Amino acid sequence: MADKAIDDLMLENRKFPPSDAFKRRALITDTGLYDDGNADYEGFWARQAADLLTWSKDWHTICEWNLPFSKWFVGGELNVAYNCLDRHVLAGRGDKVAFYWEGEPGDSRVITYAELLAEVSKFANALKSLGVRKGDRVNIYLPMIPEAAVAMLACARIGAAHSVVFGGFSSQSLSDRINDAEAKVLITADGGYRRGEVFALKPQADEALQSTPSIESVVVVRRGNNPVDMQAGRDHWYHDLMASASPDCPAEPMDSEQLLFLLYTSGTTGKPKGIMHTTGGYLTQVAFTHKYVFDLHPETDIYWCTADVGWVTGHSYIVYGPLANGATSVIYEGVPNYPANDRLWSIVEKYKVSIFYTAPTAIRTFMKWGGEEPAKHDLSSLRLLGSVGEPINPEAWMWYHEHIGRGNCPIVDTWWQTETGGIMISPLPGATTLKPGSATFALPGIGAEVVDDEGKHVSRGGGYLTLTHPWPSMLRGIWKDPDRYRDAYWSRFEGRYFAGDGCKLDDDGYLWLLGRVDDVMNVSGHRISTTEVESALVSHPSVAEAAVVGANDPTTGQAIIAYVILRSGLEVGEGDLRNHVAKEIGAIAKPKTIYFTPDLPKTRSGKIMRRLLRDVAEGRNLGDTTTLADANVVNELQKRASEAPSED
Ligand code: 7RM
Repeated sequence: MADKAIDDLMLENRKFPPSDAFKRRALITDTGLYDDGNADYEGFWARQAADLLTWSKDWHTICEWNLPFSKWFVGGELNVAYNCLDRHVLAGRGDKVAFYWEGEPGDSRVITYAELLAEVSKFANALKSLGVRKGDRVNIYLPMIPEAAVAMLACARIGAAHSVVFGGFSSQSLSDRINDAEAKVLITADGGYRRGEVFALKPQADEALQSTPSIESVVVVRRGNNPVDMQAGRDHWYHDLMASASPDCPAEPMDSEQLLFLLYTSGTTGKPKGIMHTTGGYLTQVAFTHKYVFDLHPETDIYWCTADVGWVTGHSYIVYGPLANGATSVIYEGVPNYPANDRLWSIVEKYKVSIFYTAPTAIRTFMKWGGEEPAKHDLSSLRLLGSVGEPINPEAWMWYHEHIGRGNCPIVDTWWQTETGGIMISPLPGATTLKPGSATFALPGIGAEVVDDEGKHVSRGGGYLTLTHPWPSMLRGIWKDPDRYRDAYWSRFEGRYFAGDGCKLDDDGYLWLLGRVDDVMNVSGHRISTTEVESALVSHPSVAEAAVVGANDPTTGQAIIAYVILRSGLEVGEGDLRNHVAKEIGAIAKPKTIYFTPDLPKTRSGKIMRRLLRDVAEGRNLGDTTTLADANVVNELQKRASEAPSED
């Protein structure tokens, strides 16, 4: 019997030190920042806050820590929109491009910092005219159009908190979130483009609005040109409000702890949690991480994060981090395979993107489509790649490195959560030697530690990832539910934040994320992480993507069930694949059953929903499916499971 929290099965030894060419231009090439951060993390973050942001009033206390509640830069005042827009324009950079926006049908817009400032100021006035005041909540339910960023920044400018809901979540999810936040205004669109068609948003919003008593006004952006009902007195076209709004709206200084936004994340059980983020600490950490993790040179880089604004990655690394740093970014509205599988690479070529940040789910999809797609385009502008959202399997890392990075771009694998607000564990690309599949080390100023079941330090092997001290962009709580906040994150290990992720340390002290601990499989007493078995499957040349779950088994407690997507045009037998896993990591991790499938159930942000796969494997009715990106996928898997049960 294994006595470890989580077993350590996989060994990955390839190493990629930063190249001399990369180092020559890199912002950080040594360990100085780490020394700073470790010596005194509060002082370190205070230096970053002063260096990266413009404050209208100084703080008197760096961090007030009443476990589990923290306040950062207490007494300080600043305005987020001022830091993201006005100060760049005032410094003479008004003509610099903030966003190159690419619509799915092929239309495009170029928006400078000066234009974005004018648009945000006007919309802030429009919100004021609808009665929005400091401290109110505003819901945003939009496609990936520039107005999403405008709406967020307009809220920040006047001190209203936004709550963005993925365009594409159901009307029920939307009304639940509006009601929990008691939002006064909803900002939506007639529709948006996805896979070559217009998806209607306003009709979904209308359905939600039947049970949202707090909403006084609805603002509708015209994008899809699909017909919509407008309720007189309540609903307003965005362009009508903007036509009469003044572009003059001074940015009012906000308290450092003013609520900036709520973002709902579905916990493992029960209703979604409204994660609270505030102003000064949040902006400090997202600006710091965006600058140093992506080695940002704002004068020359073209940065593209492919996330949706409905995900925290869109908040921190499309809107707030890049704009605080004066970056030029690309935003794309649609799916990666419209009109063809090379759409993203044509966008990289068109805008000469130099920094590209995406999710492992997307990378594995590109693998499935094959290396021919990126090979059709000139990707020589790329100099740095990033990954976020799930553990990146070593083979997916290698594919990304070779086919997108053409062997000469560092990859920053960034671990963080909605709750952490900003990146926590990641390489610094000019200083860190990379290992494919490892997020490497905690960033300067961050305390991360792996512990065992008793909360004792683990220095080698598997365990639970915890955070040992507060950080500026940490969540300030769960909206209206402080007890749930304490229970969910601060009760498992005393005095520490528990992230809910498994993690292991190798001999060199590198951190390897192992997936959610709720997904860890227990096979004959061995605690096996989903990530390691999935990585072993993906290391087979025919496999593009894999998901494994533990299903009840009378002899072994749980048995490993695998769902596998093959690379385009390739095949492999079930027995061969089982043996491959045995060879890579050991017989104990051999899947009992392997299902070949064209697709996997995922959330809107691309995370595999293993809970649903467990339901399928154990023949149960599906639990909550509201956050599923495409509901058909599980129906199809259920059909396969009932038709072809394969046995050892
Ligand atoms: C940014 C984001 C958080 C969960 C987190 C992990 C997983 C995210 C990585 C990762 C391994 C990574 N926020 N996760 N990034 N696992 N390596 N680089 O994803 O709130 O939506 O999800 O995502 O399990 O706890 S999130």
